[in-house]
Amino acid sequence: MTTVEKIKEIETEMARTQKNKATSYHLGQLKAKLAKLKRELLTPSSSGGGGAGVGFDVARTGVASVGFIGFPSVGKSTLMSKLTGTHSEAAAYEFTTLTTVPGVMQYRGAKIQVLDLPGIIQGAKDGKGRGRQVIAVARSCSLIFIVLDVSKPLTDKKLIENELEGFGIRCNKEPPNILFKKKDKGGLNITNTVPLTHLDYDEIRAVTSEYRISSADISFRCDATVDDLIDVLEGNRVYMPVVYVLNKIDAISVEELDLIYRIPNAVPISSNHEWNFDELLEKMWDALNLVRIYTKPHGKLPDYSAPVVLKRDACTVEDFCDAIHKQIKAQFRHAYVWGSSVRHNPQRGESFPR
Ligand SMILES: Nc1nc2c(ncn2[C@@H]2O[C@H](COP(=O)(O)OP(=O)(O)OP(=O)(O)O)[C@@H](O)[C@H]2O)c(=O)[nH]1
Ligand SMILES: [Mg+2]
Repeated sequence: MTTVEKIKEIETEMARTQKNKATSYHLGQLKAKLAKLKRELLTPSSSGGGGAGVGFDVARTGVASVGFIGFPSVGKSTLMSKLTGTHSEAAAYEFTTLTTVPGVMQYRGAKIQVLDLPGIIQGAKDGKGRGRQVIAVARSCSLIFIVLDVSKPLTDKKLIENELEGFGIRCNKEPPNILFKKKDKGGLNITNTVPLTHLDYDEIRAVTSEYRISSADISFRCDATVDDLIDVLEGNRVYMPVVYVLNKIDAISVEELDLIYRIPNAVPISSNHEWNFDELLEKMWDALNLVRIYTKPHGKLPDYSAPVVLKRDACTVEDFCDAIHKQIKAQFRHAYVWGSSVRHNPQRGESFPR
C-alpha cells in the first residue's frame, strides 16, 4: 500500500468512528498515525519525486516576502503585475504560470518581495501536480496571500487551507501553548492551567504512545485539541499570517460583496481594475509586522524619506546597526531612541552584550 492509500484508509476509519469516551484512545491513535504518514509524504526521500522547492525557489531580497497561493486562473499573476510592475504572464487558460516569478514592491519605505506562484490543484500536498514544490516556497515566505476567485464557490478557501495544513502550515494561528519535555523515566506527568474541554487523558496517552514517548512532562496552558498536541510533538509546523484576497469582485453583485466582506482577514479586490488595493496593502503591512526606524542627524529633524525597516521581533539597536552595515557594531557607543516603546523619550541605548 502506498502512503497516500494508507492515509485514505485511516481517514475513512476516522470518519466511521464516533467520538465518545470509549473511542477517544482509538481516535487519538489514528490522528497520530495520520500525522506521521503525512510527514512521510513531505519527506522527499521516502515519497520520491523532486525535493521540496527544488527548481522553484528564487533568491530572496527585501525585508519580507509575500507568496501568492491559489487555484489556477484566479488572477495571481494579474495582481502581481499590477502591484510590482514586474510582468508575469496572465491569460484566460489555466496553469499560465509555470514557475516562481519574483517581483519587488516598495511600500512605506520597505522593500517587499512578491512571489507569483503557479496555480495548485486539490491534492497538491499528496504529491499531485507540482503543488508540493509550490507550497514549499510559500512556506518560507513571511506572509501568504491566498487568492480566490469570488465567482467560484467559496469552499475553495477551505480546500486551499487544507492543502497548506497538510504541509504543516498553520494559517493565522498562534503556536499552541503546550510545554513538552521528554524524560528518561517517571511516566507521563500531565498538568493543565486551563480546563481541557477538547482533550481527555486517553487521547493524550494514545498520542504519546504512538510517538513512543513513555516519560515526559506535558503542561497545557491553553485549551488544546489533540491536533495541537500532535503539532507540538511533530515540531516542524510554521505559524504564518495569511490574507485572503478575494479577487474579481467586478464580476459579482453588491449584495454578494456584502456577504464576502464578513470573512475574517479577507480583502475583496479586482486585480484587473485595481480596486481596493489600498486596503489590501494596509492589511499586508499589518500582517507583516514591520517597524520603520528613521535616523536623525544631531539637532535636526529625522529624515522621514528613507526608513530602515526591520521585523518587529528583531528590532533591537543591535539589529538596526547590522541592517545598515555589519561593521558598525564594532565602533558603536550609544544610540538615542525615540518612539512609542521606549521607557523615556529619548532612551539611551548602551553597547550590546558580546
Ligand atoms: N473579471 C476579472 N477577471 C480577472 C481579474 N483579475 C484577473 N482576471 C482574469 O483571470 C484570468 C486569469 O488571470 P491570471 O492572472 O493569469 O491568473 P493566475 O492565477 O495567475 O493563473 P495561473 O498562472 O494559471 O495559476 C485572466 O483572463 C485575467 O484577465 C479581475 O479582477 N476581474
Ligand atoms: Mg499565473
